[in-house]
Amino acid sequence: MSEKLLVPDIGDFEEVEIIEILVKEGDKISKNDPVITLESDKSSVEVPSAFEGVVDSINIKIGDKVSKGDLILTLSSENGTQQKQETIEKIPPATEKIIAEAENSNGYNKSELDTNVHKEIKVENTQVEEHNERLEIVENNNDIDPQETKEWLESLSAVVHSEGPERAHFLIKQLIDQAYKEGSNIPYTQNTPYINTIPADEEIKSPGDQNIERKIRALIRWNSAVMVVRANMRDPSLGGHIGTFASAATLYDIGMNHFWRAKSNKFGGDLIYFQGHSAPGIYARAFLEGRLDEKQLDRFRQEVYPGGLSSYPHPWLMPKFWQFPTVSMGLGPMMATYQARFMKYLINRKLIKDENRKVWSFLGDGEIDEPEALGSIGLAAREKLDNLIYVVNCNLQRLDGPVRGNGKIIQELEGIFRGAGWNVIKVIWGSYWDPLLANDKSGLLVKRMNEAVDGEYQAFKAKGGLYVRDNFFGKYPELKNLVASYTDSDIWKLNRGGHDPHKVYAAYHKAINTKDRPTVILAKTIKGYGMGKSGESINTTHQQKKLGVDDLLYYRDRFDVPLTDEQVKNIEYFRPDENSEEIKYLKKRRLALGGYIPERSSFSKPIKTPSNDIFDFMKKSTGEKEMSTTMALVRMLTNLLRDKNVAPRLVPIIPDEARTFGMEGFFQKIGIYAHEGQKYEPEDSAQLSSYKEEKSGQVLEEGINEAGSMASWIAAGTSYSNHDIEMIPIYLFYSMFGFQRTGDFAWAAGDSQTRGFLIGATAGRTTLAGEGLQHQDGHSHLLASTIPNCVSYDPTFHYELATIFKEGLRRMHEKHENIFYYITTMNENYSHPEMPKDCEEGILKGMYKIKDFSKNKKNKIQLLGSGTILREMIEAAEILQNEYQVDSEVWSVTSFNELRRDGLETERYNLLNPGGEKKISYVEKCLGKTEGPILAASDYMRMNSDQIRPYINKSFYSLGTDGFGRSDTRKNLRKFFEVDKEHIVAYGLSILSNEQLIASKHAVDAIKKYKIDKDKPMPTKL
Ligand SMILES: Cc1ncc(C[n+]2csc(CCOP(=O)(O)OP(=O)(O)O)c2C)c(N)n1
Ligand SMILES: [Mg+2]
Repeated sequence: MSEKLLVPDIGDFEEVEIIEILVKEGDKISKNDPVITLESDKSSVEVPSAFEGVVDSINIKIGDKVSKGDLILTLSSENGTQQKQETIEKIPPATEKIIAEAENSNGYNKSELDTNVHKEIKVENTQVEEHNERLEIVENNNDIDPQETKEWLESLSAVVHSEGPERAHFLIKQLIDQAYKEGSNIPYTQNTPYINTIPADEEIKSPGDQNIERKIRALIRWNSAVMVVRANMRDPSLGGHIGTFASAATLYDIGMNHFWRAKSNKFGGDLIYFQGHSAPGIYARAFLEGRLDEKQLDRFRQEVYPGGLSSYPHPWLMPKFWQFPTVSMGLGPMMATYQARFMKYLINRKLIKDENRKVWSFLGDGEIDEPEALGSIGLAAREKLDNLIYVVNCNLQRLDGPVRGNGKIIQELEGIFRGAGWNVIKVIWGSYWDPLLANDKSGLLVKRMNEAVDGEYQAFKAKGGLYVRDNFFGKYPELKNLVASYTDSDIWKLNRGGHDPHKVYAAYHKAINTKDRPTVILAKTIKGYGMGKSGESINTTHQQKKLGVDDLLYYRDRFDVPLTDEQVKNIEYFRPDENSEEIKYLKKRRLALGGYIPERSSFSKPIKTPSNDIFDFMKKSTGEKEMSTTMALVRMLTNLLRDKNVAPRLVPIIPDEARTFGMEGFFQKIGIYAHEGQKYEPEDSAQLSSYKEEKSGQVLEEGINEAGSMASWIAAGTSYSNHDIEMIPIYLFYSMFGFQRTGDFAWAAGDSQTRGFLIGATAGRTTLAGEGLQHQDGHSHLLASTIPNCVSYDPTFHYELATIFKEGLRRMHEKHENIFYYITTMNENYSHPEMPKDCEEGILKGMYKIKDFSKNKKNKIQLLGSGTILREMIEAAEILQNEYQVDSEVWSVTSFNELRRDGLETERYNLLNPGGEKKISYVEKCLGKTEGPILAASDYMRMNSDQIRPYINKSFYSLGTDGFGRSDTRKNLRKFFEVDKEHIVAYGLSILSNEQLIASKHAVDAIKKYKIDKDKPMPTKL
């Protein structure tokens, strides 16, 4: 049977050029195999075959222009249009191999993992008969019929206890819906009373030995405080924090002893984002585990010489320890969310196995004010990230004072998270409150808990038991009676949920067993817990780095640390004997959970750099055909998707700009990742670039969210360590909304040793013409230069881009260098020349000579151009030669940043080796022996090219786009910023006259000829 393959609906385009034919007559092809590539003036897209069969005849040739319905080829097919059976559910053999390799190469060989904690345990409800006893009506002045209220509540309570809370919830929802239908606009509240979400009788009990765990916790608390105090005795400028970890110790310990499974040869590992300034506690535990010694603890915050411990979690500084940089507040939770999402992406793309791994993010309640902290909670719920758990340490304080003195942070967060669709677990009160709450027949205790604000709660813990008796319980006589038999010290012991191992265990247990939703645990704690008068629950707790002897003695007694007064006075660390029950217990627990945490490792295999033919088309001239470097990049990526090693690992990330960059062809070709697939038929389903969402989709379409895109890019670019599989993330964005907007993420990416490509598309202050001031980027390269492991390039021609990209693949993904690439691409269409000979090294080092104008043999100038301004330079050089008899050498500068780095290093070497043989910088190698002054220009601020001024002992001038951008035509913008060919000619002549190489009249003439307004202010002032 013969089939005709026609050009499908290609959207709004007609007469589109065929640039590639990917099959030949006699080829056997499958359905969806690409057969030709079409290119419009903005994008290129492959046309897949609609049938399977053998190609009989091809009816088109390269260069033809085709429209919808034109015949491409005919095929003979046995199965007609029958679709090939898809086997998507099976793990592809290549993936199996990757998983097996990672498992085999993993260095661990630990005993069975303790996975029981992650199995759901159903609790029988044994409290049915008790429920009526507990029911009392809370006094409420608005209640006009308390008896009626009581009856309703009793009915509800009966349902809860006989049929379960879900049935009760269902009935309440029905009631609300009915009331709404009948005209009652009932305000919806996301809040529950200010008590624990998990009732005491439903708590899952910890299997741990509480006595030993308490002792271990005390030692960790002690050593973490001591390391900060000792560092500050050495030099008070070293700093550090005691109060944060003091409030969070239990939250971490329960995780470490019972929940967090390390990476092993059997399991990928849970991923824990520790709160940045709780680092001392994490070191203190590692000390007990024997992973760090006293010497290392004594080197806290002294990292200049090897062996020190970093102030905060910094993988760059402690690459075998820390996994996630979190201390720039707000970034941690967002990165954790996208990490959890990326984990699901890898699972759904069948690149890793689903092992029920979890991502835990610890954050402060003050940190929550950072927009990024809450910025991705909607995504987490939407994507049903049940592998994500936030633990908010609600110690009610931030750095300066209370987080919400006049309100309640836990209640506020409960509303926000529940509204976003999260499972919310409040851990407010510790076990000592349980009997009081059980005896609270009138409901007054909960009422009082509800009405006290955080400012009061903070004061209660700063001022002691008597104060709490008078000011908390004392508000109502009945409440005062409730604690009549309690001493002040008993009242003081009434603990907060976040310090109670039982409550924390129960919350964690529930969190890991929650399905289809992320969980937030809101744990109430005390800042500086145990620090006494010097730092417990007082506004200055955060800054407390010193503890006097009395404070230390108090701390020791409070937690029963087994040290003599003498040892305390000496501020000694304490690690019990290796055979002590504490150390044995601690190690046993970690062994059962697979190993130590945190630990950073990588067992990923390199990705072989694709062969040259993938890039070859970019070495040929495009002839008449004009294209932008953005288009060239997209063509290159399309080609890369044909490389079997690279294709599955590419992770294109786009913040709602695929169409801007001509990437809509990727939608159909590799699909947009969507964990639920596509539940609708897209409006454009008949078109070639239809919007295709699928569970195994490869593109991460992030919506208008550059911060989220960066977080995704970091997750993908560190996958080699967190998932032991090397991925190649390529994040394309408007260059102006890159470093400028999300620079802190880029810094964290460097710290995390992210490998991948950032593509600042539509770059350049005058290249992006009509978009105006907030869109036109004239400084991203300078921002990129601030990140030490970011390698950045501003290529002009397609072959430069190909050379740079290929080298990036080789260095990062084959050779595993911990660098990342920033490449700017533009939207200006022009033709690209054939690749000159022997320019690869220069392209990569940052400059090479692209043209020599030497007709006149009189005066000479060196012209350095970058990005699209290189083309203005070349045209200016022609004018200078033909109209002013000035020769020039034109240099394409692909990276002023790389040239500067080389210059810096060379200069430093020479200064450190006085009298020795001098090294020569690459800039000097290129320009040192050339004739004439230098004029450099780019579409960026002058500072971009000025970077290399010190490394060449010649007159150096620069032009650039300093100032606010604005919308206009490209031509007018270049004139305005004085980077067009006319200004280059005029300035060039003026420079030559300045250097007394030609008469000034030539420059004066040119300024007149090109109507250059000498009185126009600097663009920076306009
Ligand atoms: C982006 C950013 N801004 C400011 C800081 C400085 N800083 C460090 S800790 C802190 C207060 C933290 O309060 P909270 O989040 O409540 O944590 P806690 O120590 O109370 O657990 C501040 C302002 C920072 N690390 N990052
Ligand atoms: Mg806080």
